[in-house]
Amino acid sequence: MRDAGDAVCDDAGMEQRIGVCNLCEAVCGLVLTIEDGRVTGARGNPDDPLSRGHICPKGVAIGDVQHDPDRLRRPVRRVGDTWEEISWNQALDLVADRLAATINEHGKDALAIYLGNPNVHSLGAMTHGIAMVHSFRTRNKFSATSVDQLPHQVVGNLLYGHQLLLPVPDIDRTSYFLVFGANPMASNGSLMTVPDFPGRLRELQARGGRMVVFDPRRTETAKAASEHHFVRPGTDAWVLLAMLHTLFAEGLTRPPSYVDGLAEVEQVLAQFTPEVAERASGVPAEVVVRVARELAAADGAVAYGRIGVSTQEFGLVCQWAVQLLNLLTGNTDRVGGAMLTSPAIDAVGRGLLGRGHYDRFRSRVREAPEFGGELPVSVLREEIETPGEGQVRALLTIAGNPVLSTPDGVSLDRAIAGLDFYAAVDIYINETTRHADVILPPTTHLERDHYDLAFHLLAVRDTARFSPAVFPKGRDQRHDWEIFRDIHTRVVRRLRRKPPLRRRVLTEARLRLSPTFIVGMLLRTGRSGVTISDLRKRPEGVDIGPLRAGQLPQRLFTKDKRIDAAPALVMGDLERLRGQQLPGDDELLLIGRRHQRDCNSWMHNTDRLTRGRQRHHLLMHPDDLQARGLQDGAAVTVKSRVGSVVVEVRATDDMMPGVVSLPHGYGHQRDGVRLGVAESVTGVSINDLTDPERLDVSGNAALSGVPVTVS
Ligand SMILES: Nc1nc2c(c(=O)[nH]1)N[C@H]1C(S)=C(S)[C@@H](COP(=O)(O)OP(=O)(O)OC[C@H]3O[C@@H](n4cnc5c(=O)[nH]c(N)nc54)[C@H](O)[C@@H]3O)O[C@H]1N2
Ligand SMILES: Nc1nc2c(c(=O)[nH]1)N[C@H]1C(S)=C(S)[C@@H](COP(=O)(O)OP(=O)(O)OC[C@H]3O[C@@H](n4cnc5c(=O)[nH]c(N)nc54)[C@H](O)[C@@H]3O)O[C@H]1N2
Ligand code: SF4
Ligand SMILES: [Mo]
Repeated sequence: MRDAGDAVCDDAGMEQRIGVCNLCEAVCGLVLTIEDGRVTGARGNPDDPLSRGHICPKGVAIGDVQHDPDRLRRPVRRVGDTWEEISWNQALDLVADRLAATINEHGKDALAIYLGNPNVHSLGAMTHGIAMVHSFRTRNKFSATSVDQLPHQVVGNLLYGHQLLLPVPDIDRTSYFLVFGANPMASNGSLMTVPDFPGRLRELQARGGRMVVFDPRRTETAKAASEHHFVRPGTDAWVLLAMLHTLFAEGLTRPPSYVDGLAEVEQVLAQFTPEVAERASGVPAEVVVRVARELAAADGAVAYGRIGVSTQEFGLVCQWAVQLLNLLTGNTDRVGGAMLTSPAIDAVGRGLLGRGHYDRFRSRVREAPEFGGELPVSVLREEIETPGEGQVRALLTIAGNPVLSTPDGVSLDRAIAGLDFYAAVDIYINETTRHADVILPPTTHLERDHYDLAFHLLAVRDTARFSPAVFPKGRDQRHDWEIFRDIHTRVVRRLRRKPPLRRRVLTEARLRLSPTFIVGMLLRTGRSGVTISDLRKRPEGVDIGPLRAGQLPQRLFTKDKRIDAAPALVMGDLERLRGQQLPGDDELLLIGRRHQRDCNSWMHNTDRLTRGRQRHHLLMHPDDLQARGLQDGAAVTVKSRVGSVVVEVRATDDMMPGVVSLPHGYGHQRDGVRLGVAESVTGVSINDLTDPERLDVSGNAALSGVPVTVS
């Protein structure tokens, strides 16, 4: 045991430091070798009770971000096509002047804010960013949530009373793992913090357990599974509902006593038979029935659905059905099933994160409902370009790249370029931030203290870990929380209509506390008994133990501590599902994919992650190529309602016939400008094809199953 601050020096100039990787939800513990102030090695920390020594190629590359000459370290201002460095004071004043002027002249909704994925991986963004954003009170608040996990959050709110009270697969003890639309072998898990998924899967299989995967592509996960079935993109709802139907029809339901509304559910499911599901999805009826029976019979089983079944037209129905499969088979809150975590800082239980609410207001142009105070990012473009009262005129993005990561990137790119003012808090000039008037770059992963407020909530084992910064902040650098604090103070000072004094004083006082201080306070006032000094002595992390069963119904946030299995929003959407247009036989449907060495739209400039075989190709079944007279390797045109791209095609029978796949996060060449990415990285953006009009009822973009032609 040693203090994290104390490095272990092997010899002069070389030391080992314990750190953490925050590039994905697995949050692996690292041991870093530092020589002369540079990271020269990174390996998984075998003493970490959660990640157990796991590391992936991205974690190995974390030092590349730290030492990247492309990374911004000082604020820059755009002057025509070039950038000039300016002081923090100048930059913060400029941002505050323009944001306040926008609000003063056009009202608070004229400022739009977009929060990207890395926010949830930064302690300062969690403790300070959310508070700053909230204080601006704009309705035009957007985030990567609505191109990702929004259906999960809406279902959490509807069933359990809180958007983030989400049961997690008890992967270490389950005997049956049913997976829809996730590829944890490449993604390392999502809404399931599961470092070393491959190792945990091997253990599952060694104890006689099974993993069954439904995916339109035979993915790395599908290949490692006991069984894989192709499913036509966007039709999973039919399959999941037919599994629920089977449970009712065969008397296999064992719901806990605190669940209501099951008679209604049973009744609406009557029409969703396995035969109907087969016609819609291509999954044989007997497979649907058998898997439902196996799920019900297994001793500790769990259904899990991720991106593939969230980012589709019936994402909410899918995620509701996944929760119901676990509830109805008695697997929720049970060892080996879908379990609740008990983190040392219970951000859900202590009310630090809101419970969520739906449709309190709607977007101005399309009248899309909000969730939890956010609007679907698919409406951002029209809110910028449609004139009228409440039109968006200024934008603040924080750690995001919506031009590549949200639907119809080409149009959004144009809209953002036309804004009155745009400020970004980001460490790179990317396809979106290139339009910014000012970029404020915070410190990054290895330069800031970290305690994970988000992913301990979703981890497959309860642990706690505090990771002090590995490198000190440079003299001319700012932490993100300091940037948020300073933007807030300076904007408020300039507002004509200031927030009520009490609120202002409270927010300012709160923003002055450092994130680390807040973590210490939350630990001290929590019930775990773990303190920050315990964690400082054990930088590898403290094990709290396996997930605990028997926490329901006490932990529900519903008023009556009961679960309504038939929420009106879902029941209503089943009507819409009945009318779903199924794809024609000669139609191709586009889906996305992730690769182990990609990190959403960034890190494409590190040689370590980009050398070797290119991976941006359109994947297509050989029969589909042949039917169109196309050759493997040819450059093809892919067209959707929204746009078209030209990309090389690769033939593979890993694709379901009738389905094509492009990775997301590519397409760095825009308007002839190629931003700092490695020589070998080419490819196009899948989101130049995805359609902002395709939305799930939750507001999530239906990125999956986009009808396309290939020629
Ligand atoms: N078609 C399709 N589209 C998708 C998806 C898909 O599967 N298919 N996936 C969706 C999903 S799940 C997500 S989460 C989104 C991601 O969408 P975004 O969050 O919009 O995009 P990222 O590529 O994660 O970009 C994050 C940016 O943050 C910056 N950054 C990195 N670290 C830090 C930091 O510590 N601080 C700050 N301030 N900035 C930092 C980097 O410059 C990077 O450009 O994409 C979504 N888009
Ligand atoms: N290496 C790497 N890891 C990452 C990321 C990354 O960019 N790279 N991003 C991180 C982020 S932000 C997230 S949210 C997570 C996501 O984590 P995952 O959800 O595990 O991510 P994907 O690999 O996109 O897996 C989605 C799967 O859904 C399938 N699919 C697509 N459409 C459908 C459909 O209609 N039905 C079904 N059943 N399946 C479908 C796809 O073929 C794909 O295999 O990954 C995280 N981890
Ligand atoms: S799986 Fe890889 S990217 Fe994710 S936290 Fe671990 S090392 Fe980092
Ligand atoms: Mo994500």
